[in-house]
Amino acid sequence: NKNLNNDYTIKTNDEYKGKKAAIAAALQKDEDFDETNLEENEVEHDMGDDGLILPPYPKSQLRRWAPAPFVKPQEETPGEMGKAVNIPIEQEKVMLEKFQENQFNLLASDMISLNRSLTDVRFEKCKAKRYPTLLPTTSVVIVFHNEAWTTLLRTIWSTINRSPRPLLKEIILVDDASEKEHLGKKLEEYIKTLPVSTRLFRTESRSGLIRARLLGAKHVKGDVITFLDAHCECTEGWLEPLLSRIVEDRSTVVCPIIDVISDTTFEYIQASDMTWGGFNWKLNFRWYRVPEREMQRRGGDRTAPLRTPTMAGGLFAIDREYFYKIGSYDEGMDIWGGENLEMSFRLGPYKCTSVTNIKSAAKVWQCGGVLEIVPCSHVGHVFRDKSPYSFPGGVQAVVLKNAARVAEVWMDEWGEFYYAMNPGVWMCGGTLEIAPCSHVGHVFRKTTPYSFPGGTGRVVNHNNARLAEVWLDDWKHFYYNINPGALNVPVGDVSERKALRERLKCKSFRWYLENIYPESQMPLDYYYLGEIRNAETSNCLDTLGGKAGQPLGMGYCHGMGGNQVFAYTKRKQIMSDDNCLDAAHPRGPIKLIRCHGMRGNQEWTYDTKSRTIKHTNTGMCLDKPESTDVWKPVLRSCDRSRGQQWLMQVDFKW
Ligand code: LR7
Ligand code: MN
Repeated sequence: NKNLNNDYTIKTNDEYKGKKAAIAAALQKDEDFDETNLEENEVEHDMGDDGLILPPYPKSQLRRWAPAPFVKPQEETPGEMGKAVNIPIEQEKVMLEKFQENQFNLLASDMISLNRSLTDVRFEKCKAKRYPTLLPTTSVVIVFHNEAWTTLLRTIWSTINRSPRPLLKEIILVDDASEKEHLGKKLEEYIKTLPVSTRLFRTESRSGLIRARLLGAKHVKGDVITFLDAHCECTEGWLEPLLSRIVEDRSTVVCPIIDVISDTTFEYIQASDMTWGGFNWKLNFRWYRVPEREMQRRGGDRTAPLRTPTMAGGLFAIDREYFYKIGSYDEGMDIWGGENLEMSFRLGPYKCTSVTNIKSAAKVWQCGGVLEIVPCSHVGHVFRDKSPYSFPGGVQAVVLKNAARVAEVWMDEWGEFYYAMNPGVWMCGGTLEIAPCSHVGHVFRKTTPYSFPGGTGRVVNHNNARLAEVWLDDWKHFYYNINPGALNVPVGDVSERKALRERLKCKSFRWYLENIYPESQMPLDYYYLGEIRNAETSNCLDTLGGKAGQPLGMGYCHGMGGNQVFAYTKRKQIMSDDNCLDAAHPRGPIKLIRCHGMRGNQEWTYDTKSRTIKHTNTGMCLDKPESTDVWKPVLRSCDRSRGQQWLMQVDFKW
């Protein structure tokens, strides 16, 4: 069932809370937990030894806090109050040059104060909200590769300036093998002067943002890990709404609204609170409009936390222990991409169920938990069109690999959508193309001039049988049925090729038919494969080896397959090889015509009870030949006679 628009049940907050409480209580009592009254798709909560539910923070671990003081605008510096910086014409050349370095207007960034003021973009209602007086501490983790000085430092300063100081345990910087002078000794010295403990770690070699974050997370001392990209600006009151959600429930993962810092002017532009995270078939993260049902769940309150199916990935807060409980990150992912969806799919306190849970969007995910956007928290981010840095191995290779890891592990059969959108990835990867600008001639001949030791048929059957055994899965039966001679030829040892298929983690032949070659002559789904025998005469339908366009024949049943093998498909075709039974007229004849897959004259309904084969277009039934010397079945008005009964007995699978 691949219909992603299926109904889903949304559970209320209370139901959800109630269930979690029940599980937590059961765990504490250490007795068997009665699962019977839980929703079916959530019951498999085998939570391991200690379970995924974390106890509330001990009070001693929480901190009293007060909002950070307002960052006042400074006179005479550009960009104050988040305004755009416009570069004078005479500096345009320098500006464009500098743009190349980071793919944003570095000249503008360098002109703006590291402590620049911003407008308060929050809803009025947010400003009036009261948050718990005791909150957990957080370590802010910032990873970077070749980040510019001023954007990195503004990320750091905006964090320091706008976080309640008792809640900001430390800042952890991870330099992912940058090559810039200013990120060396200069940075090391600079961070010593900061008013908040700031530690710098460096990866040994370029490891990508995912493994860099794992390195940073390892050193976190705060209760909560807050990740930020290295070109952000935190706004007033950004932190306390995030920590408030986590103190209530440590399995909640929270994102701020990510506002836009213009890559050309560094203007601070408020983003919509009406979008949430989604993704397309290529597994690209995308913003989509929040649906009505989520607005309703929040009682129309636009300041209430918004449950989101996925997150952008760069800016979020998560309980430190929970981060590891749910599996931190996939260490096999490189440089950039995929990790945000991977984490989105996996959050939560229950055992992984299936991707169908994604339909209850934002609620209970594959492993439970809740992923939210908290609209009262705003952080700006410099969005850019291109990455400024290199992707060792190539952007495509890296991004496709990361996405494929998401598809493989988390998406069940929906992973096929990903592969379908990236047909470059075939059964085992790679692409096969015809290049129409390249022409080479070849002498085609009717027969091979050289000998085939063992005989042509034997050799070809042997090779094809090997192919069928290793690659065709169930579809090999088509080959053997239509070509029974192949059954008598030894296939030899195919175990090494099968091991190869395993090793390369190749997809199924069904997948190949569905995604690469849906027009194939191999039916994707079929009810029956075998002979079709007349109940009265005990003769079988037979193609008589005729080519397309020839009439359908009959013959004594020989049980050898070949010309007497037919497939009855779910598209209601009766197929022999690439031809289908086709009747253009109520009085026949019945011909074998190249299958077109469009039903029409090729649609037949087999009734397992009456055993009739009814031609849909004419409403007539397939009948035995009129006399014994004409070996051609015909169409007749349906009359339930034995001559109209046909047996498809073996393995009829509805
Ligand atoms: O090899 C690298 N090593 C790194 O340390 C490559 C990148 N990085 C750093 C980089 O310096 C930056 O600080 O990783 C951070 C993210 O890279 P960006 O800023 O070049 O990428 P992005 O803003 O397009 O990335 C978004 O998607 C990524 C997918 O892997 C990550 O999840 C980013 O954190 C994420 N950023 C955001 O969510 C901000 C909002 C963007 C959107 C939508
Ligand atoms: Mn970024």
